Amino acid sequence: MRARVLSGIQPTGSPHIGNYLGALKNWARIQYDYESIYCIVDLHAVTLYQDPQELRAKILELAGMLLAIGIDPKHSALVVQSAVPEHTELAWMLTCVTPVGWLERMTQHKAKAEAQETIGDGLLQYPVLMAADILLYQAAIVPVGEDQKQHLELARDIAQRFNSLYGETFVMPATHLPTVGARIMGLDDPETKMSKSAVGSGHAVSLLDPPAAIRKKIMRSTTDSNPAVDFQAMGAGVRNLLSIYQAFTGTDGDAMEAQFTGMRYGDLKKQVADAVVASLEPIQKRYHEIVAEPGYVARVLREGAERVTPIARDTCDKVKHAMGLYTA
Ligand code: AQP
Repeated sequence: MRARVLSGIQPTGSPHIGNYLGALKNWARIQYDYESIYCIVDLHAVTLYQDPQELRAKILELAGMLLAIGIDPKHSALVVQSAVPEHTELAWMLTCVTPVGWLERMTQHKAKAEAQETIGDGLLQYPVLMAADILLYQAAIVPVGEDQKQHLELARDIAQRFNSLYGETFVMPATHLPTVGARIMGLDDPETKMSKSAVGSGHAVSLLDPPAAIRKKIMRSTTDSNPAVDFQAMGAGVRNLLSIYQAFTGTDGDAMEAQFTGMRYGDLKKQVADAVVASLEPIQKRYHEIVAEPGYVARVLREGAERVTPIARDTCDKVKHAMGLYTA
């Protein structure tokens, strides 16, 4: 049996080039090497308030985008998390073996809580639900961006604790990070990671941004006071632009230095913008074809849920049995 891959993305805002380079590109690339399950994690999205109508639309839009970036539904299961109730069933069982102190140490929860007046308990439980997503399918590989590394470590800790309390039940998942692009930073502020929910029109390049908007955002991106690219002394903004270029084009490190050393920032930005526009153009074209086909995306999601439900049910039953819970 081939090892299983699982990863997820929240239907919050529009997916951006950080999501793409950090995770989605890898999803499409490795899908044929494994049995792959990719999840639109709507239950994670509602850990912060979402407008219901907008959320419903975003789920379908994101599914269309995942198909457009190359997720092949004949091979990979594309699933909406809330369509498989076993995610929440397992999350509860894992919640009961997770020390609160482990959750309080998670940095993403702290950062997201800072911006809220009050927070729901779901925000604290977010990484337990993520552990459930992964362990439910006994996934061996989890391709994510660097910001999710801490959550992955927690998922392993939870699996280990469960296994030691109740006997070997879960496969131990490994984190799979891209070599370039694991952490793309905001164009307006290269000290913070590019994020879907960040405010500011110059922050992120959305995968559906028209070419003119992409060029405008990149040309206005924050750099530093140096006159030109210097690989020995570059600020975070220039490093971020070079990472974006390298991740989109696959240029190796030596070639990057040869191409960009001494280049003025205006010219660097132009080359980055050209690379991003050229890479996103075919994705955008496919996206518009996919969403124009009535019922297609909904069918893919229905079939995905049907395909993974027996795996999810099997794990939940094993976990219930291991814990001594009632099974009919
Ligand atoms: N800036 C980034 N650089 C590289 N990878 C990134 N990812 C997110 N931002 C970057 C990776 O994208 C995948 C899906 O992310 P997510 O939607 O589950 O949640 P997130 O990590 O919280 O992403 P956002 O864009 O910041 O969303 P919001 O604003 O809604 O919280 C993950 O694998 C993530 O690592």
